[in-house]
Amino acid sequence: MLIRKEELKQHFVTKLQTMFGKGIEEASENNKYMALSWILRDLISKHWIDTNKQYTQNKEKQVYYFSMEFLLGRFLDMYLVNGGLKDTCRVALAELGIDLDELEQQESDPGLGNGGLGRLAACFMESMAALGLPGHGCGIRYKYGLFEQKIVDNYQVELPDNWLKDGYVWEFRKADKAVTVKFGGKIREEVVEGRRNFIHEEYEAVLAVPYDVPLVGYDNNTVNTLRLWSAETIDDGFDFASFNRGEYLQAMGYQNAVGQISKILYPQDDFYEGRVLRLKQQYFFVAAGLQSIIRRYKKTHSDMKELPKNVAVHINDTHPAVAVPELMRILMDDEGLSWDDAWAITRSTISYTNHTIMPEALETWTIDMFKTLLPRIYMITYEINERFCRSLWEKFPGDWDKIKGMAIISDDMLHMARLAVVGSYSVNGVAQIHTDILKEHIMKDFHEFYPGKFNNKTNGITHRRWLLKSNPQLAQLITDCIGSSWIKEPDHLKEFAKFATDKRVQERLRNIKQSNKETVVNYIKEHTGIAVNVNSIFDVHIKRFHAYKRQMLNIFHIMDLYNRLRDNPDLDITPRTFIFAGKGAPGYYIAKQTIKLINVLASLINKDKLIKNKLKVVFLENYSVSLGEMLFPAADVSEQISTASKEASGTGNMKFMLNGAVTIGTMDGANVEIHDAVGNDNIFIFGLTSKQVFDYYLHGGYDSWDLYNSDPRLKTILEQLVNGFLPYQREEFRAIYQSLLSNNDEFFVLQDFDSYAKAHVALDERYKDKDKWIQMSIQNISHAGIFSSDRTIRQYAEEIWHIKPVNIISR
Ligand code: NBG
Repeated sequence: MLIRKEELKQHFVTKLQTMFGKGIEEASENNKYMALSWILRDLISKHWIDTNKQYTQNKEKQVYYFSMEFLLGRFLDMYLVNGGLKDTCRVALAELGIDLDELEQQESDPGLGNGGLGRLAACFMESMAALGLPGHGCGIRYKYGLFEQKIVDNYQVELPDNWLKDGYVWEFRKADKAVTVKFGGKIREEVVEGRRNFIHEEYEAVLAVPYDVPLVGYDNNTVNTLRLWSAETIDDGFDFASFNRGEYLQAMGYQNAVGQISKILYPQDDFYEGRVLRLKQQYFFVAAGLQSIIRRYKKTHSDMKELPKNVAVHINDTHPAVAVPELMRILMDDEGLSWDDAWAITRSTISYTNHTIMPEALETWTIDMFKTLLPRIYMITYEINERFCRSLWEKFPGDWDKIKGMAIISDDMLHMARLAVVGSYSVNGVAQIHTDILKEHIMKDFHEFYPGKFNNKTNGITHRRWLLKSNPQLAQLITDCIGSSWIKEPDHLKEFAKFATDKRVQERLRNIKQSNKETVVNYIKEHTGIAVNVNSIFDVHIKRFHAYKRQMLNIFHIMDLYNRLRDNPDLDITPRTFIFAGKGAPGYYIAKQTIKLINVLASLINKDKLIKNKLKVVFLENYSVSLGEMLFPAADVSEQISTASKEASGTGNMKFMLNGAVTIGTMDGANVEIHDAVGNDNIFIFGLTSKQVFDYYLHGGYDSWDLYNSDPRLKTILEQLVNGFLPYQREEFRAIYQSLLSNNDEFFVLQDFDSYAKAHVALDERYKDKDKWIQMSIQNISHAGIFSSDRTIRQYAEEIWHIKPVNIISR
């Protein structure tokens, strides 16, 4: 994007005047942020129009990524970086006496996602645009994003995240592109000239209004679209018929019910609850998204059978799986195609990614609920299931158990993962080990039935946000060493390994880490009052709270370290700062107790003079993309310690590595591939393997009481949870104690404790060798290129979607 410095300054002053009637001196930080953003909006829209025009004129195949979550993060800085305007802008504003960094803080951080799944979708959007691929997002414009977390009396409290309260500059409301979505009602069958028609009556109609957010590519003129749907009432919210009958409350009720649909993001991660509103949300955005895709398609094409050649629809986990029957409905009921034709088209258009093997996250709906809310969609799903079961019967005659285990509808439930597998042409896992587990365990029967359908696409992260934008000093160091080609070709980061032993580079890297750590030291001081030693090891554990992610294991290690330090305050360890951040689902008791335990421990440990400041524990509230952008660059150690087999991939692990932190982790998810990439010497691996975990689950043989009795460290720690050692009510942490002992420690915290503690000792030893450590850090950075989402997206584009980059020419 092009704008000269003087021009920018002039525009800025004019915008402040026209938008706020203010001069620079009078304008608030937010006024200035808005003025700058509107200039950028104007610039972006030109390229946006050009991009769309070219896609349409050349009839390029388009891919649509359907996701219930997009955890976007702030955009201003990202747009400036990708648009090549950052330097011009910084200087222009500085000349006006304005600090760009401060303006950036004005932007709200839209939390339209829970964690990894939503953030992955956002990284994918950025990479698609950067690679010049015609790819767009489709999701929900939640009025309230993921709750804001506050720690009150050590405990997590949830507050609404009203991210839209001051408006959101990056969205473009497209009221003229609104569509209707129908819920409930009845289906009437009618035969006209030998053809059965299905007429939907007495339904509730909801207006879906799109808000488009531009996705700006890096240095390539491409601007793709993230379309987020908002639910509104038809006729401005008033059911006039009821109103005229004097049924005021009913008329208002309609408005409330409609407003609910896009009101709030469900705060569960890896956990699903069969609430009707959730199903409503799913169908709402899927139906709206598909309608708008088909409408666009019909502008340039007349033959529906050509759809798969021109359009790919990707479903991010099973949340949008109703896309399968909905596309069937559109093709048959609206477009008049036969079942067979519609099925062939659907099955060649939709592809699906699975993101978890956790049984509690696999979505199922009761037939009753599904049928009442989506009567026609139910009929179609029923028929898909009938036909699928018939084909199973042909292959496995008499094998009822197998058929029942694969049927889309069984035990009065609809199994969405099964629907997604049957209705798509590609199913992928998100890391090699995860895909293997899908093929060999969770979806074994499906893999055998559909050979070739399952494939792996290891996750990635956009290195432009997670390095170029968030760690500009490191980005500059890399560019000084190897040139800037890594920004477009992250694989080139490998070249940086040549500098692993270069003293000057080592020194600069050390200084950069130090300065990033200082930023965090100040932030911690300001937000928690805790004074942290910048020369301590920053050991960082940031992600959602979940038992399988094992924040408990980290806590156990901290408690053990604390116990050892109290026994011997002269213990020879490098001072450590353990930093945690992350949210727990509001109804997830153990997760919230774990957060509480960390805070209680922190208050005990941080003020203990005996241990000579060798140990600090910090919990930073309200983890978000922006907080992550500050913490990843400052970390020395990355905690990736899930129970093997449980973390499908993980993506935080990649962000740490890219910023030079060293991983301590289990052989789980993408850790396995990180280990392959950096080699055994540059990572600390410990714990049970996924095979061992499966063996325990299948054959038993694990008894956590044995460990309690045989390892005195564990016994002490476990008792400390309930014997009044912690400065809190004695019984407070009984549930954690019980989950580990009476409930036999489902996630093998006690089992992995010893090897984890040993890995930490090895890590501490290694850290003492400053030279070795910085070399490890460089090796991690250099081998992070394969974990760029550019690599991931290229694979999706070539192997699943069959789309190619488009060179956008801009005026
Ligand atoms: C999460 C997994 C992570 C993975 C992300 C992105 C869900 C359902 N799954 O391991 O737990 O990195 O998806 O693929 O949120």
